Amino acid sequence: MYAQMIRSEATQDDPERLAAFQARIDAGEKIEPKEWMPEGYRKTLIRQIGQHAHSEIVGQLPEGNWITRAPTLERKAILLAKVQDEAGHGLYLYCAAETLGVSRDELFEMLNSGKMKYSSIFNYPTLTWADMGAVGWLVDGAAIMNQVPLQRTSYGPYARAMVRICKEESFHQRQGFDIMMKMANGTPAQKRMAQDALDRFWYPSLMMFGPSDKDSVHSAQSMAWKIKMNTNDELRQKFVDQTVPQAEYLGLTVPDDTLAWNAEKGGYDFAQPDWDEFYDVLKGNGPCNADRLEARRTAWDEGAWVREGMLAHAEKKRAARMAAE
Ligand code: FAQ
Repeated sequence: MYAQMIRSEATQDDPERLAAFQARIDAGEKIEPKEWMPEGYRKTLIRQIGQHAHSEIVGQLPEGNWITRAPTLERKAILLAKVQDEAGHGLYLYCAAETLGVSRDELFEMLNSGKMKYSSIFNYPTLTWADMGAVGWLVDGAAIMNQVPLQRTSYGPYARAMVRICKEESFHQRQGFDIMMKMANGTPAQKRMAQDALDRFWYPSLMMFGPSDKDSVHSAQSMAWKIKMNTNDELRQKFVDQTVPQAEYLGLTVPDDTLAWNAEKGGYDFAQPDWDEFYDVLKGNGPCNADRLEARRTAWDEGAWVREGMLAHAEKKRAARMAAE
């Protein structure tokens, strides 16, 4: 029911109020939690921030898979810290969403029941250590490309959460590139692993930016409200332009025969991902969708005693305080 509600962006607000609100957005003002906002604005933010928070939490799983198998103690410590950072990002984002009147329990319920989405990228498996490099380099790289502009988004708590997230994501991207450097300059077998990781993660990384502009449902309204600062295709293009020279520096080949510099547009021409595959993953049919949701549901169920204990403790303290007053 609630998920249905947040999908709808239709707004029946008073036109004068809407115009005044839009004028504030156009003037670059930040909207803060207790201020009036159109219902569609609030729902769109809950959808996007919630999906983003879920992505950070589910996104721990593909890398968590390699913590016990990291090749050195140093790599293990770095990966552990990175995965922990992603949990932190999830928490900042859930807090930002909560300021819009949705509880964290409701958001988790919508994730666990499949009513809310998380990024398609996390439905792909991480098969080798080189995938830890590719995830940091490409997945965090795509995330930063999307999130740096969101530091200027119109909703104050979201914009502020994004500042810290971007700082940490840029560190993550570098650690991924550092793994790729080691692998690409290692033994022939290691270089093959690095190439294989790039081959498997390239197109799913391009999908992270969402459908092409002509198929994007929400972009126009979200950009008018400055909930999104760029279109999906603009960001995808910037990502390709930034990443291709990095692949060249690594001595790796982007798996796209059509890739070519286009001097006229000042960017690369590149092949689009398989959009049928993208929509199939969104429907739940990606290689790891079932595993990811199962892992989240198990974590929720197994964490029940902690939540109950914390709530009971808080209740006991509250009762003691009341008795003392
Ligand atoms: N995956 O009309 P649009 C990270 C859905 S964080 C799944 O273009 P919109 C950090 C979209 O929700 C990565 N669903 O939609 C990390 C909509 O469906 P709905 C996450 C997708 O919202 C790194 C429908 O398709 N980042 O990686 C995807 O304007 C390493 C129509 O699409 C964010 O969430 C997709 N890729 O634009 C963590 C950033 N693309 O909701 C761990 C914030 C589209 O109507 C390890 N989000 N859909 O049922 C955004 O900027 C936007 O939400 C977009 C989509 C750009 C993702």
